[in-house]
Amino acid sequence: MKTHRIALIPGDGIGTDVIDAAWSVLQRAAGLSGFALEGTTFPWSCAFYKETGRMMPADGIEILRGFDAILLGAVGWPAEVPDSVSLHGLLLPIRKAFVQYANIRPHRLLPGVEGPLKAEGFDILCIRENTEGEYSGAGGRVHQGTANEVAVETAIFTRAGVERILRFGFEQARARRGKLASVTKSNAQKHSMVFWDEITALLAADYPDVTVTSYHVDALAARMVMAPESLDVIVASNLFGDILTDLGAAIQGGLGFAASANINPDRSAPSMFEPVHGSAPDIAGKGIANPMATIWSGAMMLEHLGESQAAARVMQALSATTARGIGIRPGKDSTEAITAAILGEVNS
Ligand code: GGG
Repeated sequence: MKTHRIALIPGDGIGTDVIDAAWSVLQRAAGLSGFALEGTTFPWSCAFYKETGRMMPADGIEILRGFDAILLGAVGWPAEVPDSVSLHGLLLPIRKAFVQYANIRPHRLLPGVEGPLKAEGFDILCIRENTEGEYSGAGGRVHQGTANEVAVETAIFTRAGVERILRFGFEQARARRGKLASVTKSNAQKHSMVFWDEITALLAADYPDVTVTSYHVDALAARMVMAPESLDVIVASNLFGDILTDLGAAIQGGLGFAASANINPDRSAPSMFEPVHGSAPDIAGKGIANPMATIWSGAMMLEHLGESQAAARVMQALSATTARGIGIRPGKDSTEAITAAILGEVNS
């Protein structure tokens, strides 16, 4: 039987709950579609950091390289470890080391889910640059703790990095409704963002079938609220994409529904799948985390692994569950009840 080897990193807080839930649904879908998922769990997290001084072992990246994909829950426990340490110790190094330069985040309403907007018929695919830009980690601090303290954080945009994410965006738009929104703030940031706009204009010549519009990030944020149905594919830098996709999560009913895929498009290393949400310390341990974002991310993983039938089965089960009113209001249904309902739909 065909077997896909998956590295499971539950991480912190609600990460364990949502990974357990997603794994049971994915296993069931795999069994019904005639292939196997073999999971290996890694305890890399803030608790691991407290024990070892590292978010993952020194050879963590080499360990993960041997897997077909990675399914990650949530990272961060700010009461114990600063978020900047946990993020730069686990999530960001994996994205960079495995050249997962395209972070894909779909925003649409599942049946029965009521978002905060009047508009219901939107279907947005946000593509966030995932390996450089504002999250490059370049910078430093001097004169710490004095009145003369200076902190510098340099955003790094390379021609290769900007070109490949924009090309990825154009390709996605071509395969969907043919509209690409390229996002910058080039009126205020006159080097990197003008560079991004120039590369967008250059590439547009290769995609005459795609209508590309350059937006400033503030205007695009307003458009996502006022006219989300007018948008198809959005491509944005690491920081802007991070912010816009939390807005995307809000308009699709909340972070409980927001899925994401960190894709290495040339498949030279594993891709990683994770919900957009974090570890949610406020609800951790209460058994009320919505596992749908992780299950949706798992469906994206199956699609990436070439298991389209199983991916469709999972998405159908998710939609049938929300259509029955289960899991659509934060905190109302337990993680266990939502998972049981989805498992029932996978079987049907
Ligand atoms: N689901 C992964 C997670 O815990 N994300 C929290 C977070 O802060 N992520 C920042 C990022 O996606 O760059």
